[in-house]
Amino acid sequence: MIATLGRLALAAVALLVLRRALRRGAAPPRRRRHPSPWRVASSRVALALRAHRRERAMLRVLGRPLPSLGLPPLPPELLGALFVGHTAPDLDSIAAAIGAACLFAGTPAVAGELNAESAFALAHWGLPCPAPIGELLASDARARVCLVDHNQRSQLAPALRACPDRVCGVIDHHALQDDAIVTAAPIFATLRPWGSAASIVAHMALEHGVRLPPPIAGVLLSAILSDTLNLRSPTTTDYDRKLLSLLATLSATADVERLARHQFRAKSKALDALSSHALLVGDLKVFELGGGRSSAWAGSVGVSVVETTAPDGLLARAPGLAREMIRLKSEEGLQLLFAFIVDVSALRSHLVLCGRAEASLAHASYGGDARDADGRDGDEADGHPGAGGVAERRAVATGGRT
Ligand SMILES: [Mn+2]
Repeated sequence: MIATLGRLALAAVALLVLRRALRRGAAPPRRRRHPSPWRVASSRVALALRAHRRERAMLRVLGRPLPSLGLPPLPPELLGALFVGHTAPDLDSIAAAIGAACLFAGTPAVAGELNAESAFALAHWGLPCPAPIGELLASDARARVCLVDHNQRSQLAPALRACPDRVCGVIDHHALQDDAIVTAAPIFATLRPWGSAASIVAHMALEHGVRLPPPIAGVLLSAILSDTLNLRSPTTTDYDRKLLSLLATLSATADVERLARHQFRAKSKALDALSSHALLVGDLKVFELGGGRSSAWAGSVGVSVVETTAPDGLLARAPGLAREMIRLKSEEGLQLLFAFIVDVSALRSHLVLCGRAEASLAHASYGGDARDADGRDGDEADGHPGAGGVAERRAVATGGRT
């Protein structure tokens, strides 16, 4: 009964529609064979609009702060820690410690005397020199330490070598080699193959939405300039370039080139007054190489780097430097010791050699123009320069991180 009534109602509606259509004389709509240009254009607009709406929806999702999941916004391991760079600290070690301490509400520390470039940068940005790590460790028995700009035990501050269990984190841009820090428990570690540790700290601030105060942004900017030789070293990455421009904005630095020039000049000027020993240990890193089952050779290799805009004065001191290197080698128990004099303006490195083993290795690795310190060509003497020899090569081959 209900089905019959339904069918009747449908038929009545169909009749009504047909009558109205006939009364209006409306023809049934015909399909266009070719869509009008307007229709094509409008469909493209519709597609673009639809894509735009999709992107906007995606952006709304991505732009939203990530759900916290009830987790703290910053790694709790690093909150309130001491932050320290390597011994014989360079500007990157100092600045990364200051920047990370600002980000994680901790305390920056130093593992040695400031060099002239670091002193210039701290004065330029109006920042105080961080306290020595030994003092801070002695005054707080529970202090935890995050290493910045190094991960090798040979570069640990002496005060920290006695208590490596205090290490709670590593923020670094160096390779993990044989002598990397060993910890009993898992620690927070971030290692990125970028040009400076300061770039990593600046990026972490970005990741956590922390706006760095102008002097902190400024000292990080100075450190990127220093470690990447004003973005010209082969270790420079796009991260360093972009973060440098961001830090320049945050620190209101209009002329970055000028800042780099002043920094490098401050560093070069101070070098002439230093003794051979001070020059060599100023940026001396010791690497323990080999020792594994597959390695045929094992030993300690010292690499000293002196960066300058005026290398001639230092090159004239090569014989004295080489004599001091021989002394330093036996004092530190090193098998090999190299000293690089890097001309940061011309992007050339001069390698000061203090023995036949170093000379032979340098010649095999780099070739280059080797000569004795008294000016004779190395090949004239014995195929390689002996003590006091100087080899020269393009700095782009250095590839080293500082
Ligand atoms: Mn560095």
